Amino acid sequence: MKHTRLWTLTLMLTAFLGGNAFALPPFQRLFNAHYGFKPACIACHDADNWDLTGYGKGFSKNGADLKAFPKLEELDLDEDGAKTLEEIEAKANPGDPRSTPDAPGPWLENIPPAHAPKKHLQALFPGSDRYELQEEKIDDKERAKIEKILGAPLRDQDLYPTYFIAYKEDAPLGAALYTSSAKSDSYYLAAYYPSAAGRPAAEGRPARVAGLRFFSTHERAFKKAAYTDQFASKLPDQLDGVKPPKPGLAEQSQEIVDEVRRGGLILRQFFQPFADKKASPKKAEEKAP
Ligand SMILES: [Ca+2]
Repeated sequence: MKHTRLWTLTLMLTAFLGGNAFALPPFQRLFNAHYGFKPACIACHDADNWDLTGYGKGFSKNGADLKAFPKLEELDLDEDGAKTLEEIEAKANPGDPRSTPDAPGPWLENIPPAHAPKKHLQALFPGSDRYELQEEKIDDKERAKIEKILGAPLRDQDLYPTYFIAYKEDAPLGAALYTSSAKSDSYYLAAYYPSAAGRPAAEGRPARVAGLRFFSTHERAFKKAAYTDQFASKLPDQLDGVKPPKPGLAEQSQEIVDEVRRGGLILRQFFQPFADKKASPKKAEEKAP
């Protein structure tokens, strides 16, 4: 009975939060890369209040990367008497004491596929009418290229980008990338145009930032247009002038700037097809508005 109520609540919350419930697919995909199946969000998040579970906290504290998983395997972070690895091997939830290797429960059933957060994407790409979800893996060659420009290593979560291509009447407008920060518990969607003013991006030119939408962050000040508008229409290397929304938030702001810059470089790997498409348009006859 209790369980049924929990799962119902989980589904309701999932429906309510919409894109929010899947705002961390990079971590879900990291887990998948390590263990071979995608966990439901409630491994790391409490279904009631979306706080981190013991497992979510452990993952976060240990760096939120691929190396974090083995460090948690011998621990019993949800205190249900089973070690994390035993739980995962039995496809039980290592973040919920009500799910154990003997009785995993239905926590993995009905995980809806990650979907496009339409409202956010429409705001970021005005006039867009269709979105395509892409899950990519950055290979070693691409990784080396990005890291050289970035001057810093990519994180494991960056290697499994989940992004959306926004279309208007079948012409790609740009792409948006889910990004997240374990440190400040903020996660958001950063969107990029493949080119400036609709022209194909010149080789080697980073994507321009179209905008930023936060799903969650401890600081509301970051969600305000006064802050996010500073990113609009900037190339990733022009973001150093972004001012924190309040004194005392400089460090978090810098982290966001770094992530948006990294996102632009990551997405650029996938922009060339757009530029090619735009470079050879099917000479669309002017459509009356
Ligand atoms: Ca458990």
